[in-house]
Amino acid sequence: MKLPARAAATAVLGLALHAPACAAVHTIVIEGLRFVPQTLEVERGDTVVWRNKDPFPHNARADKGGPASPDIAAGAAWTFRAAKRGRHAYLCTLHRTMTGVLVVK
Ligand SMILES: [Cu+2]
Repeated sequence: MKLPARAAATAVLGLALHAPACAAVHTIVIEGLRFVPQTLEVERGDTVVWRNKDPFPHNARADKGGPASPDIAAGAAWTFRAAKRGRHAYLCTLHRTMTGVLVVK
């Protein structure tokens, strides 16, 4: 079956417009030895970016299914796609008092 060109174009446009609304991007700022916000709730499939504004490295590591970043250099960022539902407690293994929670709905 061949769709009329206009219908096909509308379908493609519909997908393009739908995608950003379905998968949001959230940012967690790392600053002053803290994750801000400390708890973040996202939908499954969303993207979470940890942005390190401190002048030294940090990481964000959880158990299986949660974030497992490498060390994030000063001024750098790390992106994670939230694929597994649950409450993922994480910490910075370089500064173990730095903790956060990523809730994936
Ligand atoms: Cu740290």
